[in-house]
Amino acid sequence: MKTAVSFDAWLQACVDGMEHKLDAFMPAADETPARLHEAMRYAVLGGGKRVRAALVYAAGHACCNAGTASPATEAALDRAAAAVELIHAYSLVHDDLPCMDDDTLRRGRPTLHVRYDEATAMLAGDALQPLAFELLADMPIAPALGLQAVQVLARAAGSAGMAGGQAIDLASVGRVLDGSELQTMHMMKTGAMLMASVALGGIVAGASSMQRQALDAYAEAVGLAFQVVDDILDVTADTASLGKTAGKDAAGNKPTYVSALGLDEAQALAQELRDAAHEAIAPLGAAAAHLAALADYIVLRKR
Ligand code: GRG
Repeated sequence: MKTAVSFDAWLQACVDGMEHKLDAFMPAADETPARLHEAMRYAVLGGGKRVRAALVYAAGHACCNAGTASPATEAALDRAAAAVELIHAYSLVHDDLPCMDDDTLRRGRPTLHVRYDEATAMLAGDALQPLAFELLADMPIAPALGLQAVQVLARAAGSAGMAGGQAIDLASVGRVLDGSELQTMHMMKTGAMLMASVALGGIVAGASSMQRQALDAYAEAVGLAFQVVDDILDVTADTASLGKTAGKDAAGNKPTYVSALGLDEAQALAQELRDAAHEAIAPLGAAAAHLAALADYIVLRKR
């Protein structure tokens, strides 16, 4: 019989398990070209909350019979979770480059281009992307579902998703965006990858259309909530707790939920989105308990 595990213990097991899987899925540091492989490992291992990986697992388990995945589904979830973490890590490396956000601190350590050099940081990001798709291609699931997974991740990372959102963000510095422009930018830049994480879990688990609908509505709410909270933390948390430079948005004159709505309204919006996430997964019942707890974690987090 399955025993109930507290959410904190489950999340920590996700973080530790993901670290171990990512370590195994990535080329060894001494494999040629060693400097590039070392840099890729520096970007991915030893940090990060692994929220996207946890969303993949929680969504997958929510759609499995009695919340229990077969060994093949579990192996596919490992690859899907690692794939989203690789794309996420690449995006952080490129975002930190001098031509973009020009940051020197990430996950409490020097950014990749500072620790290595800019060309290596570009290449490490470039190499992490195809590795993510290689992992998806290697999932032990029906080929049609594997193709859907590739399409979902490609769209989320591309110009209709994260890369497009980043382009809008770069073009918006110093401009006042209205509420809907701000939402579009953030749903593309940040929300798309979080939504893809939830969708991938459902695809891997062979979710029904009712389950997929519930997951999509949940993902939209947590995708936006994540960014609203990120904007709040930028003004309320310090650099040491964040592991990245606090106050960057205001210093860079970036449009954020706090600058658009004020701190109190931004906090109220985060709570509303948390409620919406809970409501969306009600049809999934008890199997969605970790998804519900992840919505709370995303809204209540301090880093
Ligand atoms: C370069 C194509 C390209 C895209 C960059 C992700 C991104 C787009 C920029 C990162 C800048 C940023 C701070 C965005 C806000 C939300 C966000 C993605 C925060 C970082 O994610 P966390 O908090 O990071 O999950 P960890 O380190 O915990 O994995």
